[in-house]
Amino acid sequence: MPMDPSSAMLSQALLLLQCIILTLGQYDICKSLVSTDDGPTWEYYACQPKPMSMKEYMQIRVEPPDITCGNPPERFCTLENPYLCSDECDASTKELAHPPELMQDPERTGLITYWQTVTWSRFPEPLQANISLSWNKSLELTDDIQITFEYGRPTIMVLDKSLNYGRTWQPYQYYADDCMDGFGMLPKRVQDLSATNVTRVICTEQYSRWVGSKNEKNVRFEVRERFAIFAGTKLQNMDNLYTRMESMKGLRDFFTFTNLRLRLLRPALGGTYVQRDNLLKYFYAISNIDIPARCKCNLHAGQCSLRDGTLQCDCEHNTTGQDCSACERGFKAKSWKPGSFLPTPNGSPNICEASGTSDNCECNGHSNRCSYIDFINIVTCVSCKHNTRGQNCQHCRLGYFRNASAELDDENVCIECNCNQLGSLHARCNDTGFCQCREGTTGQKCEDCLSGYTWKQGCMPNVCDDEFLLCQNGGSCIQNQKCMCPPSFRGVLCEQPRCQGEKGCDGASACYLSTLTLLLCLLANSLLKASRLETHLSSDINSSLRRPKG
Ligand SMILES: *[C@@H]1O[C@H](CO)[C@@H](O)[C@H](O)[C@H]1NC(C)=O
Ligand SMILES: *[C@@H]1O[C@H](CO)[C@@H](O)[C@H](O)[C@H]1NC(C)=O
Ligand SMILES: *[C@@H]1O[C@H](CO)[C@@H](O)[C@H](O)[C@H]1NC(C)=O
Ligand SMILES: *[C@@H]1O[C@H](CO)[C@@H](O)[C@H](O)[C@H]1NC(C)=O
Ligand SMILES: *[C@@H]1O[C@H](CO)[C@@H](O)[C@H](O)[C@H]1NC(C)=O
Ligand SMILES: *[C@@H]1O[C@H](CO)[C@@H](O)[C@H](O)[C@H]1NC(C)=O
Ligand SMILES: *[C@@H]1O[C@H](CO)[C@@H](O)[C@H](O)[C@H]1NC(C)=O
Ligand SMILES: [Ca+2]
Repeated sequence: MPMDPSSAMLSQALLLLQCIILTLGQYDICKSLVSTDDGPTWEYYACQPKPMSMKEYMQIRVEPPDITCGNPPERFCTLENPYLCSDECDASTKELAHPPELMQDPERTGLITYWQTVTWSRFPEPLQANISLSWNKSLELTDDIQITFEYGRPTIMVLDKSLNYGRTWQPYQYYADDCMDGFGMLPKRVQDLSATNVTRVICTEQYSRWVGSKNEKNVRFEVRERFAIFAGTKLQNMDNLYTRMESMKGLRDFFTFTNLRLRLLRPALGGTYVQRDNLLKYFYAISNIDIPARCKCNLHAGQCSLRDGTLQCDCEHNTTGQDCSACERGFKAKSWKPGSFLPTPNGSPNICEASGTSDNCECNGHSNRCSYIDFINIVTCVSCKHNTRGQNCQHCRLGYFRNASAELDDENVCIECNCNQLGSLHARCNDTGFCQCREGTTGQKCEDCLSGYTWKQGCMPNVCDDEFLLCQNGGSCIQNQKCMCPPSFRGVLCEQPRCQGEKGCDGASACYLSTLTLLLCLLANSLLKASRLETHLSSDINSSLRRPKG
């Protein structure tokens, strides 16, 4: 097909643009126009946003709330010169205040601004503080985390991370001047790690020893060094790293987080012991926290931007969501997949495909596989996920019902019936989640009893009743299920007088039907008692008593 000159020019310009972009770095672009015999067409690639300085976007919270110095104003000394205590922290004076936001402000050269805590005046109660950093977004570390401490680095500290917006936390790295003493752990360095244990959480002594407060101020979480295990010391072989990211379980997640937390457990001491007579020199001060990371977009976005106060991926490949972790409406012919770094160099975009095209078997996003069944001549979805079934994964599996507020292609489309096993006839339920109940049972899940029934591994009809007291002859009703009879009566409702041990009373009906038989019973009883045969007979009596009555 001949191209008109303007579109040819456009495609050449785009080709040039593509060349420029491709030289920028790997996985930087999500798509590009390529010229083919049929004219320019889009080609799609796995893509990820560029690393950013995440300190600009982080929310900082310090704990306890009154840990920041200056309210009331206080003096503090330094470890280098503990007798020079002229410095002051005063929250009400701008020049002397040290609020948490000074950990994330841009450091202009020559002027160091820092957050500072109160001093350790309540010794021996440890001076501890937490700093929580949140982004409300999944991020992936791309370089070392670096925390800059003024006036000395903590002697004990933990870096924690959360993958679920702060609901649960896990340690990321332990820091102590003595790991055994601080955490009962052997000291390690990232250099000690190899490809097999790179995701191990270690305790390091590298950043906690006293070296003078001005010499080395930084505490690191080493990302580069961990990358280098796969990519070489100059990170020259990133392909190998990306390949491992795909193949090694837990490797990508290790660098992923939504929140970070610093637990400062003991400040710099400037020596071995705490000098109790000068506690004004012990405190924490942080001037900067660097978090080089990129938005986690599941390789479906090349950009990440601030929208409604939250970082969000600018999703491509017809994906959607903050992390591009779902297919857009109308593009759910297959179930969603993250993009893949493989095959290098461009990876696989795993784009979401338009649903509803007739030559496609539509699986409503619950399956990626179709199969042709020859003898009935139909194409059907295979291995429907999300508890669906059917040719197009359009029904709910047995024991599930349709979620009325979810689209057919929603992961939550089928809800478990959850029928009570004892109370229901089977695991199925109707379209509103009602199960089919056994006799005497009621409720949506068949978990309740109708009146006149009591739950006893299912609903059992009441034998007696606490109020109507169907138990006779003074029997009392136990849990609606049986009558406890006085000694002289028995039977389900205590309706039968008891004739203990008599041979003649064997047939129960004989014993209470008439006074005559009762008398005979008593007579037989006394005869038996007199006789030595009693013990021999009693087993017969027991077995005959146990025999079901006609
Ligand atoms: C820091 O957070 C941990 C975990 O939530 C908590 O146990 C500890 O009490 C906190 N420390 C301070 C000083 O608030
Ligand atoms: C976090 O991000 C989600 C998704 O963008 C948004 O709906 C929510 O309001 C945000 N929460 C906060 C506290 O900003
Ligand atoms: C990691 O594995 C290497 C050998 O593969 C071993 O020498 C090293 O001690 C391990 N490191 C840790 C922290 O377990
Ligand atoms: C996504 O859908 C739009 C139509 O909404 C289409 O123009 C575009 O080509 C699709 N992109 C991809 C990567 O499939
Ligand atoms: C029904 O679907 C909606 C929309 O996806 C979802 O928010 C809700 O949790 C689902 N209900 C159940 C019980 O799974
Ligand atoms: C499901 O069963 C319940 C209880 O029998 C009934 O009220 C409801 O209308 C039924 N729903 C449907 C959709 O049949
Ligand atoms: C007969 O039954 C009574 C009460 O259950 C029991 O105490 C007695 O040992 C039984 N006698 C024999 C011989 O089984
Ligand atoms: Ca600062």
